[in-house]
Amino acid sequence: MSLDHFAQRLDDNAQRTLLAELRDAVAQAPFYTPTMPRTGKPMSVKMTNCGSLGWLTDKEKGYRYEPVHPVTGKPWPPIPALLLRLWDELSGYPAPPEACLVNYYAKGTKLGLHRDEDEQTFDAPVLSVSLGDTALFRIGGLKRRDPTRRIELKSGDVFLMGGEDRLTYHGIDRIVPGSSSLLPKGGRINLTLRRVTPA
Ligand code: MD6
Ligand code: FE
Repeated sequence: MSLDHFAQRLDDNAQRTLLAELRDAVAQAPFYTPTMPRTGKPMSVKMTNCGSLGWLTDKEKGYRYEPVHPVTGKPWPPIPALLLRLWDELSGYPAPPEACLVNYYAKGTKLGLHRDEDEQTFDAPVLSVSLGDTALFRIGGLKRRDPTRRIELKSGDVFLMGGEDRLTYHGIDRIVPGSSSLLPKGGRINLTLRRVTPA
């Protein structure tokens, strides 16, 4: 009941504004390739973050939040204003997000079924924004073996996962190449806004 798909919440103009804000952020905090806990296997998504805390993973220390970029050692850049506004409008949460994970999916990138469970609090929702090529998003239930369904996340779509559904299993089956002209080189950017600590 607390899964919401706001199709085309950002119009073309808003998507371009956000992309411009993101370019500044990525200039300060470049995309890098994260590695899986224990195995050190590289993930296929490229990642970076904005906000006071960023989500990361590596072989040695696994999944966690850190205040600095793992390659540059510098603090993450601020969360784009457009995203902070969107959080105010849609989250129903009385404090701003602390983390904005930025994922880049080139053609052929997938993301396995997972829950967002590395936060210290689950009382705030996770708000996700999609830019660029359409993603085939898979969403299940609160148990890994629950039945799943597919939702198409298109450029400008916003997805909100909160309340009793905050810990729903989800993943990305694949990206549909050539489905958007927003990103000059194609592919998809997904931004997820989160609260990490209790307000
Ligand atoms: C993606 N999204 O759309 C991956 N997580 O590329 C997520 O993993 C996600 O869309 C939590 C809440 C909403 C999401
Ligand atoms: Fe997720």
